[in-house]
Amino acid sequence: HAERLAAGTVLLHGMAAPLAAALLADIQRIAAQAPFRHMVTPGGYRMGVATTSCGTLGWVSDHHGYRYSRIDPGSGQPWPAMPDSWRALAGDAANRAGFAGFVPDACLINRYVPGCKLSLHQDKDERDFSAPIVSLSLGLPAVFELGGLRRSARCARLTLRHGDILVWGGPDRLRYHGVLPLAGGSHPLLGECRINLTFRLAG
Ligand code: MD5
Ligand code: FE
Repeated sequence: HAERLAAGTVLLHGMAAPLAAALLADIQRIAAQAPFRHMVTPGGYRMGVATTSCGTLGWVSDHHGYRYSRIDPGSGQPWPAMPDSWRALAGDAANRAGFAGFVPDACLINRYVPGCKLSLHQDKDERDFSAPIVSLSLGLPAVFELGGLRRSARCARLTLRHGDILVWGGPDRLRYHGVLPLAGGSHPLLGECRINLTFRLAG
């Protein structure tokens, strides 16, 4: 079912669960071409979360800053194509949340192992904030922190489970958010890990 959490935020419980095995096979194929790596932040920290991307644009970070790039700096080649089925699924989820016509050009793939976290941040490297972001969770559950438009705002916590799709847009697009350290455990399909796909219109 669809749960509206805020004016522009909708949680589609378990929407991707029936597709998990196919998504995982796609992820493995993409990661064979563009391996998961630990980006370095502009401040010089190695991220605990391992990332890769598919689509026209991929998210990269180094000492110069955060940005989207057509080229994977690891290989010097374009990122793997975004599977048509992924683009359709993200568009379908956005549509159910009230954002018609969402066509992502980037999918950031984040991999968490127990202990990994994502500190509170805003997603503001994209060119057009009128498009929503669609986030799809697989594997171990994570506790997500949903903040406000200022870093100092109090955060609400919510658990993102295997197969959940969360859509953020409109007034919620620039909320601060983060992921608490992943608890240990093992998922029947993914093992000791959580993978999150975030679909964006970056360019
Ligand atoms: C994750 N990833 O679970 C999350 C899901 C990231 C990231 O935060 O930047 O890779 S996407 C969560 C998100 C995106 C855009 C807006 C908001 C949350 N929000 O307003 O809360 O790995
Ligand atoms: Fe984010």
